[in-house]
Amino acid sequence: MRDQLDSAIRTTCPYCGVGCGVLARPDGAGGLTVEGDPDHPANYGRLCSKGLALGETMSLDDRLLSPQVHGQSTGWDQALDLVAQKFKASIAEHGPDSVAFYVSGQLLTECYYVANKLMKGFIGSANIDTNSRLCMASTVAGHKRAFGADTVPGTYEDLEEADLVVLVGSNLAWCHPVLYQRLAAARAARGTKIVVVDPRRTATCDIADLHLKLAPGSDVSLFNGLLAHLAQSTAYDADFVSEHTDGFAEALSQARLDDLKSTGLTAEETADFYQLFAKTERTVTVFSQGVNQSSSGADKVNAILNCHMATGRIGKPGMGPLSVTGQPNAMGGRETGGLANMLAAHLDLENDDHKAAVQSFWGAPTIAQKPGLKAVDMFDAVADGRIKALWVACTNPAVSMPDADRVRDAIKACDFVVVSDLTTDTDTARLADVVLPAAGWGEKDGTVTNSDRTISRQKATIAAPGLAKPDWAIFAEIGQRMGWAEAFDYDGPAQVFREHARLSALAGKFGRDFDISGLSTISDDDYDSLAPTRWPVSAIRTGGRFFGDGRFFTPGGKARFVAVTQRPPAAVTGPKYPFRLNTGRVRDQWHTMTRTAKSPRLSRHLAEPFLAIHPDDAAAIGLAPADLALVTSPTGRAILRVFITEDATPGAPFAPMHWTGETGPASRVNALVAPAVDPVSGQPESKASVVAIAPFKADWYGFAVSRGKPALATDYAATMRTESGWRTELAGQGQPSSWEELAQSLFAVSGEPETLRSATQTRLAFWDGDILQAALFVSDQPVMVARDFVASTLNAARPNVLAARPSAHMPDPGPTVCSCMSVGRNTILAAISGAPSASIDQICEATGAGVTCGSCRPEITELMARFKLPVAAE
Ligand SMILES: Nc1nc2c(c(=O)[nH]1)N[C@H]1C(S)=C(S)[C@@H](COP(=O)(O)OP(=O)(O)OC[C@H]3O[C@@H](n4cnc5c(=O)[nH]c(N)nc54)[C@H](O)[C@@H]3O)O[C@H]1N2
Ligand SMILES: Nc1nc2c(c(=O)[nH]1)N[C@H]1C(S)=C(S)[C@@H](COP(=O)(O)OP(=O)(O)OC[C@H]3O[C@@H](n4cnc5c(=O)[nH]c(N)nc54)[C@H](O)[C@@H]3O)O[C@H]1N2
Ligand code: SF4
Ligand SMILES: [Mo]
Repeated sequence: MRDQLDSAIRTTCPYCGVGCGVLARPDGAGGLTVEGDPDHPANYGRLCSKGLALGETMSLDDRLLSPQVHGQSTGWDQALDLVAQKFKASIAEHGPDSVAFYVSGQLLTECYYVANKLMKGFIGSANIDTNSRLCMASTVAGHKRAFGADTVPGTYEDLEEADLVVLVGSNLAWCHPVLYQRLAAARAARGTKIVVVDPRRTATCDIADLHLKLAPGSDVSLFNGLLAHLAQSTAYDADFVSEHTDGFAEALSQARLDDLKSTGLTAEETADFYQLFAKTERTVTVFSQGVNQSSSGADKVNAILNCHMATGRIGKPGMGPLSVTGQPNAMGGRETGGLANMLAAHLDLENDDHKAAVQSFWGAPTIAQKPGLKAVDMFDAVADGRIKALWVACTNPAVSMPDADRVRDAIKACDFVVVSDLTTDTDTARLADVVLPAAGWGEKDGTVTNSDRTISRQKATIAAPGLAKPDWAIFAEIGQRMGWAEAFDYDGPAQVFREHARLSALAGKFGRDFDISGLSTISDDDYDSLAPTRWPVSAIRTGGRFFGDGRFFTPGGKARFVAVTQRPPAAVTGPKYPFRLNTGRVRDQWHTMTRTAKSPRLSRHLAEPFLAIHPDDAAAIGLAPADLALVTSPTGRAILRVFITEDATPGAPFAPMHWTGETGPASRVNALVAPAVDPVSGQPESKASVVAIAPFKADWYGFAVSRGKPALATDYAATMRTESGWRTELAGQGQPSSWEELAQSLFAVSGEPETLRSATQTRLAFWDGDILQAALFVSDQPVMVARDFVASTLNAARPNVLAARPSAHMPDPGPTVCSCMSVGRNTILAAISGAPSASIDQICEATGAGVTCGSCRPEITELMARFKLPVAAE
């Protein structure tokens, strides 16, 4: 085993903020295989379904291999000269604020550092913002208000040492699966109590002792009520409050004014929660996008922090607030100052001493004097022409920003747009004047910081394809070409990292939290083999928790209670838009799917954009299972497959954010999301836009499989990759003149199809000899075929595809539940009904599901609960 470990490269998963260690082994054919790193403190060998499928996402089929200028391949010199010249010209003519960078929490720290240095120190504007604005900005603001710095107090171990874990607006089971598994294991071992606070039922609720289905956006009320309850209870820590905090009385009196009615919870539910919280000293409150992505996001964060401060439960083993970060380097971005209102090393743009010290450290000609434009304002400025040159790196705002159709149009109309990405096949890259080929995960070196402040290495395991380069090198080359040759002359990421660590000594000097100066002389070799390291790393302290000693980063050293009041979401429902749209993620896809959708296994779990809607709402609208819904809002529209489920919140259906112009052009969910933002953090309210819902009256519905990528040219079309091609859902209004011609144009096939027709259905298969090229099934109703079977016929020799279901001796496994082992729902249900008294472990053992990464175990538990036949009495 050890031999094998030694030959593997230790790196870090590029997806969520858990930051799991990965052992990657090149397979010699340009790809690699992965397994969990048993020694990494985030995951101790575990990986979730997405991490385990990394090897399947390394294909080069859609990779950009050379820079493109106006759609033409060029060399680097030509592309970089053009970018530098356009940025310089705009700055010369219209000033530094006429240019902007929009970057990403998926950039490595080194890349973030160089981009931020270029914009804030050399261009002299703070117009660099990041998709973290859509993700972590409310937490940053809440931390700074309470603690005086953006400090995450606790660690992952706290989840295992707690007696109560409260998950607020977090679907940990799907979004931070390895932390969820650590929590589930702790619960099994020591009976940790778990409370989930979420308006809808999620897979995470499978381990919840209490699920508070609060009304959307009412978290401030809930936690204000808790603060009022705690103040009366023995949990209130009068010594801690008086010695180490300010503002308790104001926060409490404000909290008492709030009315718990807005939560929609019963008095018993809130009482149960409050008592549990009050009596459990070791309590951790985990929070995520149900908190941050709100027009009162910062207040929600402070309402939570207030409760931990009132009880002195912060920075001690098993207790404290824990913001789980979304992206792999959301934290590194904050550390390097990647947000428009931050400087670097957690220093403040508003502080003249900080600014002067950073400017002198950089030897910079200038330094941004005021905060730059936050994401939503930045794209407004792109739309109205104030920003004339925009560089987007490692993010896909034409999909992920609120009011996405408007953002897409603004990018399209901007004078000069540069996009650095792995591919040109994104909704954003398609609009760019210049697309620069970035080296992706597994091809570049650097560091990332996970949710508990642990810095880990991401390592190059295979060579970057074509001319692709790491993002830090691209930013540095532009810095050099804009005239700052020396400041951007780096020989590699280790040199950038050392500079970043040296700069952080300033933070130490100013008494701030982010000080990793202990790493500022790290050698290239030590950097290469850097073991996961929790910051700070300085002469005075290393790793550990913050605030256990009651010392905070405010001027007086005390934490600040923030008096907050419940505010409803910004958009108001009414007769025109009676529903609130909740949005988020599914288990096996990552954001705009440019990487996860390359894995056929991951793509089978939930293969179509959907609207999870409560049965009462569906009945009122007249929606039946598998219908299509037309969802409209003041900003746009989307067509989504209806998924009727008791898990949905009445009045507030849920839709995943993942589908794009590339995978579902009629289903871009952010077209519906209003650009309302939190006034403190500038974070958009991605979870509470108002919408109307009606049946989408299609005249025909279709399902197709094809060897080549289909054209998504019908009124509704959503496609996903399969092992040997694509599976596509279709629907349209009006009848095409001929199904054959439609199929020929969508799938680029020719010849006479094999045909099967009935009164309501047409089935066509196009062959090239014995090899199936494409098959289309159309009906005047949603098409009922065994989809996984039909998709699998692309790999079979002369399959009977038009039968559209497996033959009797080959049962249909059903939709995939376990993506690691490709185990379908029908297989699991058969095992459950065959052994009604079996435990989850036995069902997993029998079917092979849930034994690898375990991400699907919540779904298996649910199938067991729902479909278990009663055991006959003896
Ligand atoms: N599979 C997968 N995992 C991911 C990602 C991914 O794309 N796919 N992305 C990563 C990123 S960048 C992020 S930021 C994280 C996000 O991780 P999470 O925040 O856990 O995920 P979301 O699905 O965005 O939203 C969480 C929950 O907030 C709930 N919610 C909505 N409104 C409210 C409210 O008013 N109050 C409360 N209490 N809850 C509410 C939603 O119902 C939802 O279940 O996931 C990370 N992990
Ligand atoms: N409605 C709604 N909208 C949301 C959210 C929500 O919950 N609901 N969540 C928000 C949140 S929390 C987030 S974090 C955002 C995420 O939204 P985005 O950041 O827009 O989504 P990604 O698909 O992760 O985009 C990453 C892009 O970078 C490219 N890429 C990958 N690796 C590299 C690399 O190494 N270098 C470069 N240069 N490019 C690379 C990928 O191909 C892809 O195009 O979405 C936000 N939008
Ligand atoms: S939990 Fe999954 S997606 Fe997140 S870092 Fe670990 S393996 Fe990657
Ligand atoms: Mo995120």
